Amino acid sequence: MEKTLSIIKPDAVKKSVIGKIVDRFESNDLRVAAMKKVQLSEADAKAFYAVHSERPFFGELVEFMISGPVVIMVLEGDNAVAKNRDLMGATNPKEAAAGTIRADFADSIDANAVHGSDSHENAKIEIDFFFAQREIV
Ligand code: IDP
Ligand code: MG
Repeated sequence: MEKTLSIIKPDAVKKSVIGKIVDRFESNDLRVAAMKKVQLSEADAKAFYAVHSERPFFGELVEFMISGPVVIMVLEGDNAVAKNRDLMGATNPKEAAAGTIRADFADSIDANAVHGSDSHENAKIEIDFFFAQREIV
């Protein structure tokens, strides 16, 4: 079974929609294989988003990701990476298709409710960044 990493970002945690977002995954055959609520440090956020370090919004992205707790999950299922991206919707909620998580719960391109791995290879790297093997069950 394919695995992917999902993060419910600080904006969605503050809105108390953790359960509603998890329901989107469970209702679409993505099983929660690991889950924890974490306050990321600046170093955590910088390391996790290192691929974006040259982008103009990197500083704002890091500040946003440490502005409150996040919920980090490993999701498992057929085509988990692509399925999660479909459920999330476009990065900019204004462009996200109706019924997607970002269309329903995100406010802006930076406060956009969820993160999801963009490839099988990155999913493995991101899962290893946050979880020990014994936490994935
Ligand atoms: P993704 O989350 O849909 O994969 P990426 O391009 O990987 O989108 O960007 C990572 C995150 O950086 C986005 O989810 C969003 O929070 C933030 N971001 C992306 N583009 C912008 C922008 O133009 N301005 C501010 N934040 C952005
Ligand atoms: Mg991305």
